[in-house]
Amino acid sequence: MAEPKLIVVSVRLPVRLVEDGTDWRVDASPGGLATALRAVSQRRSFTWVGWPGTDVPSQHLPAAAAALEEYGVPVFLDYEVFQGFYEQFSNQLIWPLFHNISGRLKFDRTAWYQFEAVNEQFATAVRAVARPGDTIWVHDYQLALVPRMLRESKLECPIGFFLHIPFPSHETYRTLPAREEILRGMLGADLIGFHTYEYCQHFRDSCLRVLGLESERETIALPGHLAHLGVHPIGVDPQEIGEYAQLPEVRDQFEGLRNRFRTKKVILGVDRLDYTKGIPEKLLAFEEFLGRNPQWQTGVVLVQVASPSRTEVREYQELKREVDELVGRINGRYGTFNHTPIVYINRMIPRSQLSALYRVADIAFVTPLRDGMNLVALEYVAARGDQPGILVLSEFTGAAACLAGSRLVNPHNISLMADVLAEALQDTGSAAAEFQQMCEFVHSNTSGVWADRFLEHLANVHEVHRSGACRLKATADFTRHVPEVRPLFILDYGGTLQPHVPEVSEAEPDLRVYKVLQELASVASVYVISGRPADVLESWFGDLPVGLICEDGAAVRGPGAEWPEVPEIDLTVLDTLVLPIMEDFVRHTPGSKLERRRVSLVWHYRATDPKLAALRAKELYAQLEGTLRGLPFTVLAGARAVEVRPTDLTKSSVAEQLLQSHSDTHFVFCAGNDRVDEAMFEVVLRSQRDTIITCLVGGEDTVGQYFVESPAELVSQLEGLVSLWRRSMATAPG
Ligand code: GDG
Repeated sequence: MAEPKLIVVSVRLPVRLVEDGTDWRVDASPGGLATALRAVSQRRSFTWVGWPGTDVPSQHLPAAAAALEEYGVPVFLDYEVFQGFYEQFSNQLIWPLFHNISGRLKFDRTAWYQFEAVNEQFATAVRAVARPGDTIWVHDYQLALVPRMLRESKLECPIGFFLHIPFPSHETYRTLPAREEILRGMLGADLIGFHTYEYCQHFRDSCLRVLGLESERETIALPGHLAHLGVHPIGVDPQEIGEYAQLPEVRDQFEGLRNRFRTKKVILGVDRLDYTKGIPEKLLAFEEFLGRNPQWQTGVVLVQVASPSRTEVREYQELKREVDELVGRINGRYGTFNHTPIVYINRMIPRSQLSALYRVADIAFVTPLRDGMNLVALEYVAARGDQPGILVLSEFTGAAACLAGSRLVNPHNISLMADVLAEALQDTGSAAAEFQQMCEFVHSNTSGVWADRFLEHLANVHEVHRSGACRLKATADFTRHVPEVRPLFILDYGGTLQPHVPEVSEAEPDLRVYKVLQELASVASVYVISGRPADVLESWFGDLPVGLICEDGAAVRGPGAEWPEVPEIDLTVLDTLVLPIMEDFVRHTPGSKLERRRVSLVWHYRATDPKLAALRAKELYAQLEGTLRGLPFTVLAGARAVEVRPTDLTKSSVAEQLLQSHSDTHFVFCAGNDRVDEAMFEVVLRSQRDTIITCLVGGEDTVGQYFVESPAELVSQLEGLVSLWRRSMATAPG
């Protein structure tokens, strides 16, 4: 069998296809990601899936694919579809929005369809090469839908997703058209990685507020799947960068630059010409600095490399114009016959020149308005070897969260940036300690370490899944014969057999549920548990030979039996202790409400702001638990509700009773959909029967052994089991 491989999926392959007369050749242009994955790719079997960077006419596809064979799996994109997917939806909507620049949003429905279509094309390319046991690692916002598409194909491969750009605050995120689809797409991954805790926190907030999904610190539970979150800041390869800087070619260029700027201090900016990078702000700060510090006017030079980017897009053309004008103005105002304050390079420079510039610069000036990480900041530190340098860094970069020792600035505060520049220029000879601090991060969190940590985390979370609950396949997993003693089925109703509906009065069972209960009752003892009162349950199920449990455990009636008299229970604790606390929570939690049931009090928070609700529910739970300690009452955290009821009248105590009254049964099946049902599973699991099936509906994070994704899936499993048993009864001898 082939060795399991790592499949890396990114918009671009690490090479570019170039038309060469009638043939195609491949231009190796490894970007940051290829460099980061170099070490991993040397250690394990590796496949790259991506776009080869060029529009290829259909008649040339076979030749182009052949040329790319050794580099990866190409995804060829139609030019027009690419425009919508990449230029429009990815770069004119997600890119500005995720960088908090919402004035520039452009939404076009066709572009969204093209975004979906291209994501599907990538998913299809992955499906064609993925084998069970391979690891799939999808990169960045352009492919945010791919993880979910792959999950739905049930490939039996761990799926990782890494977001290279920031994740915005919920307030910004929720303005995104297709906001639900993008979140759900990312949540298809087993592990979603971010550069910083802040982005991870923003993502969790959006899942809660946009999708109503509550999260634990490191996980978000979805129907049938648990998505893990991880903070894994990317790094660079300092050893390779250091060695490269020592090449003769680079040293020559360095000497040339040092000579040229012999009498001056050098400040360096290296950015793609992108509006997120804060280039105008940087130039304005430099201008103000020169204006306020005449002694520096001929003693300092700002070298600004601005490599062209997205040049077809109007915003980028406007930015270029703005930057050109600013550079012209500042050089006009402060330039002299033999001094130009800003050396402006508006093209992609060779790596050797960039490396020499990093070495010659006394200060790196990195001022994005927002940036996922910013590799330039890390490269500057790595390239200097043992020559300390000062990094003036925008606090709105991911790097700011990692590089202790950098001098943080708010790029919107031009005057403050000018002050910081002045201080930094004074300190250029005495910054060794802060430089050392930055080196510590850059040398310990290398790109190789980043990739290894992410992949290890992914492997670990996938293992956890595999050792946890399995998907229920009742007909395959269990006995083909009806157990000798009638089996016991304890089935929750709302959210388990029948989907939840907003209006409880419309929660009536549909015909399919009714029928499966009827058939099941012909071979098993069946009990249905619901929060609804006895009369409602009678109207729904009164004709069926099933047992009923009303109000989540308040009373039980056996199949065909009468409801028992409700025992006299002292509920004064509810009024004296629980009511005042819950009323207080209602007062301070807008949108929440209190419900008085026959034997319980419930605080509902379905209509409350989800973030506030999640916090308040935890507080209330803790407060009630403390108050009721030692009393015969139980606090239950249910679906968007906290309930207090007598300990004897809970679902768990009913399950206990049923297990006792069916002590000769060897086969017990219990299904539910929330945390209260999970407590019932624990009771059932302790009961030591030959066959126990506890099945959670709508999530695989369960103490039970099995899960299904939906009530419909549970019903179909039950149908399968019943028909199997019936067939085996029909063919049984005698
Ligand atoms: C995304 C996120 C995150 C730039 N000009 C030249 C040149 N460069 C190289 C730099 C650096 C890279 O391009 C730029 O990297 P950044 O990190 O600054 O930004 P993005 O390309 O926007 O990358 C970013 C990154 O993903 C990784 O997760 O840090 O936040 O936006 O390597 O050196 N290289 C050469 N000539 C140039 O003129 N040779």
